[in-house]
Amino acid sequence: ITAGKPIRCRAAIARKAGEPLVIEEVMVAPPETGEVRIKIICTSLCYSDITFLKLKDPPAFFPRILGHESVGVVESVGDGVTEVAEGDTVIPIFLPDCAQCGDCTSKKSNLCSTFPFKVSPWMHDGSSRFTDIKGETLYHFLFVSSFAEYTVVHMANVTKIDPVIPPNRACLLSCGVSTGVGAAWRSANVEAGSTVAIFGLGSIGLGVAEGARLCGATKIIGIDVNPEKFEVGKRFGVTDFVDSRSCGEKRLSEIITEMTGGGADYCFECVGKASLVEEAYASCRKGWGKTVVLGVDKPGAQLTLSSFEVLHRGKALLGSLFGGLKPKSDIPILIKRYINKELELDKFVTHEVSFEDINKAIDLLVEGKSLRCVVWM
Ligand code: CXF
Ligand code: ZN
Repeated sequence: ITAGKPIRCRAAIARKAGEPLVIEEVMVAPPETGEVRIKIICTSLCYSDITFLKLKDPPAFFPRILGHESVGVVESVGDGVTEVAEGDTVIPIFLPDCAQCGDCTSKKSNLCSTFPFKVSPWMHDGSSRFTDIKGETLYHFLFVSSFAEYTVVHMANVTKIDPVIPPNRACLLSCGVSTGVGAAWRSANVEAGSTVAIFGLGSIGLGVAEGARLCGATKIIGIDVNPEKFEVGKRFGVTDFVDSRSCGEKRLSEIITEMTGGGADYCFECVGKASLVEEAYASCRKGWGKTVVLGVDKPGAQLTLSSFEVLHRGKALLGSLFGGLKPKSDIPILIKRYINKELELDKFVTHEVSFEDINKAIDLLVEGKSLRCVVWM
């Protein structure tokens, strides 16, 4: 019986910016009111883990337990938790969903007001549940910190799932792939017969392609600096490709506008570069074109859009956290679509490693060799 007591287990700790993670023993406190302690089964890597591992400028928080794409089993619950019980399979998700506030009950938003999303180094109450063996406090990451055998997560960040989905597929749904699929499905609401342009064919962009394919888009243009991405993209529904390094004299948006006879119905920026958002916006169809911003740029990055263009072209620009998905209601739908063999998650998993090799998973993603690498705890 471990409930109510601290658990000693292994975690991969980010001690210094840009350095490999170090597997150490840590102490994981019991869950407080409204929280659960979860035994992590699988975690996968998302580029945001690496972005925050590399972050040198203050405020960079070290030592820290990173990781935010995972699935696990509830080990124990804190006071007031009724939604899940010990033994339930759950997915921790960085985007809170209290299911009760005006935003969570509205179909129009996925941004909870009770527990606002922020890139915080703490639990929602401003404290940590982790210490190292010397008693030093360890920082959390995105309310999840899944690079540990056990973690504590607030119920606003927990979605209970049907365990029929294998863990090495379920973990993908906690961030990147869901964000891409959701952006096409929920944020843009792509209709059958649409034309779509996707800037950046990493897991997010390929998730958008997968979502656009499921929505019945007929032309799905992939844009990437790496020409080999066309072959990869084809497996996810990409029908056309632009190598952004060989546009010659032309602007990327001119090429997309020509390919689509006036602009794509939907454009998705999946890289995280402000200049590419401008290019995506310029590539969408006047009158009804919609550009969805998914990429994570540096804090403080600014967009430059001509006000004439915005007024005269009547296009929409939309930011999309977690693809506009509402974790507690939409993730179970994606799981059903996976079980029905509509949503193809298998093709995103290019590598699987054991926890001891978590730094290999980081290298594979940094080197662009993997889409998703699953880490088994
Ligand atoms: C991102 C979302 C935007 C802020 C940084 C983290 N989430 C997951 O990768
Ligand atoms: Zn992520």
